[in-house]
Amino acid sequence: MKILSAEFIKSAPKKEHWPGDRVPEIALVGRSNVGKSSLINTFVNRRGLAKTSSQPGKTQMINFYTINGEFRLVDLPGFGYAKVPLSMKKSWKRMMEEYLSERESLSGVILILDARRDVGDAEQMLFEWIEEFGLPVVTVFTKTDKLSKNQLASRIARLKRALPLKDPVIFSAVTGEGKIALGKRIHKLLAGASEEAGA
Ligand SMILES: Nc1nc2c(ncn2[C@@H]2O[C@H](COP(=O)(O)OP(=O)(O)O)[C@@H](O)[C@H]2O)c(=O)[nH]1
Ligand SMILES: [Mg+2]
Repeated sequence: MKILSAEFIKSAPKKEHWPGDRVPEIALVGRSNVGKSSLINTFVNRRGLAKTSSQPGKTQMINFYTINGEFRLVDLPGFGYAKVPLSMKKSWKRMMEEYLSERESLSGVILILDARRDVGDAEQMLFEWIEEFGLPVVTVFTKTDKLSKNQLASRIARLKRALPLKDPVIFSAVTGEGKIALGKRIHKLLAGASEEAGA
């Protein structure tokens, strides 16, 4: 997939702020700090389009980016910070469930996992939502530049035992590994959506 343009549209704290049109969307979900924003920047070759942070988990907003004027990447709020108050965990859960279950233009989900970390309760819950709402999913293992080939192979085997992951994309925002594979998978998610619309 050739990236011709990438544009930040808005940050939406509430449903009424979601864009009102029907541009197909691909949602990125994953733990805080897993590398969602970095993946967007690497994917579109634009350092700084999506803000990356070393102290995340503060703002719970849904960020919309339009790519090639054709589809959107949607950066959903991260989770998994033990220190955040319960009220914030609840509002995160409501926000995620609302977007994933109600967004009509949602074509698929990219579930991002840190290749070095085991999956936790929140990832399990996300996976259940994805199945429950019947959303096509692509899994991406990121930060793979931090592992040797052997380490990576054993981590992949372990993560596949924790979740039924099909054909995960091996990615690194640092080296750009996996960019082409990810583009193909996004293309497939979008093609699936247009088949459905035409059927
Ligand atoms: N080595 C390495 N670091 C990464 C990678 N992706 C993200 N990071 C770093 O991880 C931190 C969190 O990334 P960010 O994209 O803000 O995560 P987000 O909270 O999921 O959006 C930042 O310091 C990034 O530079 C990667 O593929 N490799
Ligand atoms: Mg981010």
